[in-house]
Amino acid sequence: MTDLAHWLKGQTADHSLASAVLSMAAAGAELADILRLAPIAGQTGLAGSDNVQGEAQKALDVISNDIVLNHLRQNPAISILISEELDEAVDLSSQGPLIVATDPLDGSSNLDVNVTVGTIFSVLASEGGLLQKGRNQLAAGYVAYGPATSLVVRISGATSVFTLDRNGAWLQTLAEAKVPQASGEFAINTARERFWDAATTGYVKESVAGETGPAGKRYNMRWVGSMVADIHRILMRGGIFLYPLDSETKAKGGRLRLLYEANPMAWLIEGAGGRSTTGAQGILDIEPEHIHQRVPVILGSADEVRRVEERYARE
Ligand code: AHM
Ligand code: MG
Repeated sequence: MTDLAHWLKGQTADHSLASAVLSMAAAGAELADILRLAPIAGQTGLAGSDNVQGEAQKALDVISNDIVLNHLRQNPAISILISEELDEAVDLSSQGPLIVATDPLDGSSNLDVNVTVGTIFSVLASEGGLLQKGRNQLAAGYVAYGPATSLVVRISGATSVFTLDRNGAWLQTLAEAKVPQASGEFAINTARERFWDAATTGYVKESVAGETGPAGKRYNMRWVGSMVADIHRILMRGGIFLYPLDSETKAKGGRLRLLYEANPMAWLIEGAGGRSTTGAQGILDIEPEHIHQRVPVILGSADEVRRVEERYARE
């Protein structure tokens, strides 16, 4: 089986870029070990809770951020870290050619119930500055801490899937992920229906109508509530994920963050033949205005995303 380091050699001659991916993979492997044992160590629950020794515990999202930061600090290729957990970008190595943006622990509301969470990352060239459109990404990936620990990564070609073995090695288990063009599964928080716009309401209504409606086929709904888990399902078997702009999130620009959630996921899904949009424009074409900017996110199987885009164009 091909391991990650070997695959990276075939993907890029840029050692810095390969090292950035390896640093994030190493952080993911360390975090996988911690997450696996977190209930025993008393590390689930809220920040400030005690472990079995009665010691105050840091919340896992703080621990995750520290682990990523430590790994990237040791890598001279990384000049700056942008993290969901940190208000400001952190300067690491002044000569480093690369910037990493990360959500170190996505879906953390699922931690207490032992449901898949993840680490998302995006790699940019330092010379482009902090605010670059997603199309400029040099690499992106996520680690999904599920029944198996998966690393999904793309440099510029295909989106590839690796699995963490018992010895801490990442072995390639799918060389080229391909999001099926058509699908019958949608993922959206339907409890937000009263806030939705006409395009979202119309798309979901049509999907729920199944074979009796204009879509002419039956749909299923899935919502884990961890973006990493929902996107991983869509990457592997198709579907569409929607966190659209709604009347409640409008003032903030959306729910999910552009630099370390929307951009890397859109880059990975497009590398596997899927599509992504905000409804108004391609996610990867957005010129960011600030590092924690939020955007609407619609991505997945190309035919489904197009159906939503057509609605936005009409409504
Ligand atoms: P987080 O980065 O604070 O974990 O928030 C992001 C999460 C995503 O993982 C998920 O898709 C979404 O927020 C869930 O939202 P909701 O609470 O509306 O179900
Ligand atoms: Mg998140």
